[in-house]
Amino acid sequence: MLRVTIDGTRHVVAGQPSILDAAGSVGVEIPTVCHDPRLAPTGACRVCLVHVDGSDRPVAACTTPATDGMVVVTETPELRRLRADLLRMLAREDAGPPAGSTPVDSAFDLLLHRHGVASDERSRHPRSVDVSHPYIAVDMDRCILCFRCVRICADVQGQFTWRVWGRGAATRILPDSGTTLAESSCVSCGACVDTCPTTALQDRTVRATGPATAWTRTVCPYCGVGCELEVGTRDERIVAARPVLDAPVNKGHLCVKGRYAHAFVHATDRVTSPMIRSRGHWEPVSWGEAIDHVASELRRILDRHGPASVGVLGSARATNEDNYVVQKFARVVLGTNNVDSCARVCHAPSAAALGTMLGTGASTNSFDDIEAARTILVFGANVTENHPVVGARIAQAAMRGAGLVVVDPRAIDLVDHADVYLRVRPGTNVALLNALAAVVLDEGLEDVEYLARHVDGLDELRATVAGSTPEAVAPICGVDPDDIRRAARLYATAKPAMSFHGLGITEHRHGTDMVRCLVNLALLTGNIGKPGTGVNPLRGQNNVQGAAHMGCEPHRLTGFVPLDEGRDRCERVWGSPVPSAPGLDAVQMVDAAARGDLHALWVVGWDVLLTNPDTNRTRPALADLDLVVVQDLFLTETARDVGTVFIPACSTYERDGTFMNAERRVQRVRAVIDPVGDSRPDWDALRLAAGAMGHAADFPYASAADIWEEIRRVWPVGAGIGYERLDREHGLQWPCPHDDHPGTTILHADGFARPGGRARLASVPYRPPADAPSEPYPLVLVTGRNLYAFNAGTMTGRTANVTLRPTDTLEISVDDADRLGVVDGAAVRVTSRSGSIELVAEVTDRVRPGELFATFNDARRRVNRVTGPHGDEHTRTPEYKVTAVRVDAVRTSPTGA
Ligand SMILES: Nc1nc2c(c(=O)[nH]1)N[C@H]1C(S)=C(S)[C@@H](COP(=O)(O)OP(=O)(O)OC[C@H]3O[C@@H](n4cnc5c(=O)[nH]c(N)nc54)[C@H](O)[C@@H]3O)O[C@H]1N2
Ligand SMILES: Nc1nc2c(c(=O)[nH]1)N[C@H]1C(S)=C(S)[C@@H](COP(=O)(O)OP(=O)(O)OC[C@H]3O[C@@H](n4cnc5c(=O)[nH]c(N)nc54)[C@H](O)[C@@H]3O)O[C@H]1N2
Ligand SMILES: [Mo]
Repeated sequence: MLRVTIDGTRHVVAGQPSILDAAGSVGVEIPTVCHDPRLAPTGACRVCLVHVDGSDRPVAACTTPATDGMVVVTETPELRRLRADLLRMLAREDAGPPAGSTPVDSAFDLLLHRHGVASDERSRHPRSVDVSHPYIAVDMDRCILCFRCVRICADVQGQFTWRVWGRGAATRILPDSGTTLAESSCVSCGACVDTCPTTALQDRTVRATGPATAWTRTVCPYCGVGCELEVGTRDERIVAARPVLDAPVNKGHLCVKGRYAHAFVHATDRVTSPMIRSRGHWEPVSWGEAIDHVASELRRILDRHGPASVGVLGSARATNEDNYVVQKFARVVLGTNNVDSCARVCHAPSAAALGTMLGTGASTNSFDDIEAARTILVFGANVTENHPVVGARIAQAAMRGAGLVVVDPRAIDLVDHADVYLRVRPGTNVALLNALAAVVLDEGLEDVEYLARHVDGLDELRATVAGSTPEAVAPICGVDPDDIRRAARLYATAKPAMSFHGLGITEHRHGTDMVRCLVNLALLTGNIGKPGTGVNPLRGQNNVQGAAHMGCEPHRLTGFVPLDEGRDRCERVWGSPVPSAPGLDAVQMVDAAARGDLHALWVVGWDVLLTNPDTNRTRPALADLDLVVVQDLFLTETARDVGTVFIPACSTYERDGTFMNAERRVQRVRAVIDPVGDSRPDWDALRLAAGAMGHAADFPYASAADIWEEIRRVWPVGAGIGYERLDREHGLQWPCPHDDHPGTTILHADGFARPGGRARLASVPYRPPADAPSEPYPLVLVTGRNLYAFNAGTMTGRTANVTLRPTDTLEISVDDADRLGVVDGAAVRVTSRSGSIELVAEVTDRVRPGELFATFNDARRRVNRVTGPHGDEHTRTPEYKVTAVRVDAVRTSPTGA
């Protein structure tokens, strides 16, 4: 604690702050131009000059540490004069708002005004105006060379797009392209706009609509990172978003989706009233009609075919409260355990592997462990594109010296920062991981004491991996044996070491086994239960962790507890029996539909038809159903092709509730605007349907908060997480069993929730993928993601993100392209055992010969026509990452038609 006197008042401040931060912490704002709390202070602009007793000259408050007993004066006539002079000099760089633009007072404009610097003291020499980027307007006439954009791009995003060009009076800031922002390496995160004090960099929406008049704190609707943002509105429309500075996960940073991709909310083709399909046409109907129709159809189907003939799919995009109601509806109203979420097609193998080996099927650690880790292993996850804020944190950690191992067949961006890059062949992860384990054991790098105290199964594992030397597995996984040794040594010795993994290790025939082998490595080296360690699945959507956790899983109830374990508690709270017949998961529901055993499917926020593998098999199965209720914001491909009733949901921005992110953190979602049109929160539609089916008393909710209070009663591990605490503490990580519990950032610190408190190693021999390449399908197609498009593309596809990434492409190596006579930008046909599609080729060295990569976001391309029917042996998660295909150049007619 330091005692400092600021402007005559005595204060006590914590830590070792600068004078600027000490003053800020007690509510005294010192003016500054070049400072941003996200950046190391430089003292460059000198506007934050203050007087300190005992110093004959003013000092820069941002770079001078506060000391005990210090006496600071922040405002004197002399300081004001000095600041005004400095501001006047800076203003000569800034040409002021362009004529005719909506006047927006920048932070810098306000400072000039406060210090009496007149507008005729501004520069008048234009330098460059760039409107090439769909979201960011660049008007360097207003640049005062504070370099905040250059620094935040490098120090927070790790991208180095903004550069200082020239020297002295000729100094200017331009993107690395030397030309426009659109042609640069910009990843559109908007951090530069956020920090710019003058509006030299500005959101184009703000230029078009004027600034927001109200801001609401909520959670991003896209990925499982769970960034908190403030959403700016004007006249009930969303016009801007900015990162929350004290958000626990993103700490003042966002990616292009959270920051800019919100226009879908007001899209003209958003469906905001219920509809029923009659004789092939969608007819808008009232809520009453839609609900009555669904209720009577469900009743008819239940009477005739029984509860096993209906299924419900929850939404990884909707709140915990919504998903809790979804599964309760399935169990209490329909009497079936046929309920699932798209965790099935995603990280179900992670939950299974972590659950059986460690006792809890979720991320062991937190994103804050990134900064504590000495080594980070990124396994099958394209983090900078798919979890960009975490990707930026990992890149920063690597630049600060943490060891980084990247395992991916494709040369993703993080490879540039990697100490070791293992370019594994798709589907051969078990072979590689067993070799890594073999090196650890051969070289005696295992944590003998940790293993003895906490872990079973060592002898068995030793025997299993004995033959998996790096030399033995190299021909299988295509990785240099020495690189395998280097990676194993780094992970086992530069501790603490943590791993992050993605779909590159789950969406396989042996996905669960692959994750088990990754957990082996952590246990062998004692990298678990401590800061900077653990096994951390990068969960996909904003609330996929929550959807499954709330009980949208056929064999699990709320809290992810097995049916038999949770039954008594749920029955007590619900006052209703939990069905005992085992339920079907999403993959089995499609199989049951194909057999004619399933008759109705209610799909909440999941475009199953577009995103399930093997469309040519999924489509006829779903088309045969009597009732397909699609509850979404848009007419998805599922709705268009096979839907019979449409229920309009409101988006994340239009309702209250909570999401659970990839690190088990529950955070508050807050309504930013009212529901658009006649749309309603998902839970409310299900509540109405329950009422129409005679179960009104079982769903007595008037708000999301009512539902949350019931969730706390059936989920003891989360009982300490209440809305008021979430408002105050900005998110809590379970376990958090009571109101005084601080939440849990690191699991397994005191052993494992398994028999004897011990974890168990898995002994798994390598087996090849199901759809291995062979003539006539000699190439391996990997499908996955891209920064700008999100999954089904329903949301990002209705934003200017499509300018940045117009459609799915096929990445193909130079060798394969030459051999097949394919040129960059040409159409190619991709054919597998399941189907055939056309894509535009992108010739690149990001993939290696024999391997291809395509995204699956564009409904016009339907990439899942080629992915096959195989799935993980334990969880049935589809083998999206390995499809044997053939590629043919498409011959266009000479007219180009
Ligand atoms: N921008 C954006 N962000 C997203 C999404 C999106 O669509 N767009 N979707 C969200 C969702 S639902 C999810 S689940 C996450 C997914 O995030 P990620 O897990 O990062 O997803 P993918 O890009 O599908 O696959 C990751 C990587 O696995 C690699 N890979 C393929 N096969 C193998 C293999 O056998 N071994 C190894 N080691 N690697 C392999 C691929 O080359 C790819 O780089 O992203 C979420 N975030
Ligand atoms: N080839 C291939 N296919 C894949 C994958 C792959 O790697 N390769 N990855 C798979 C994975 S990991 C996943 S998670 C799936 C994702 O597949 P989906 O779950 O279908 O994809 P999303 O785009 O996340 O969104 C689902 C739907 O939710 C809607 N939505 C958004 N917010 C809300 C809301 O609040 N309420 C309601 N009711 N609806 C809402 C959106 O409009 C969208 O239609 O795709 C899978 N498919
Ligand atoms: Mo996912």
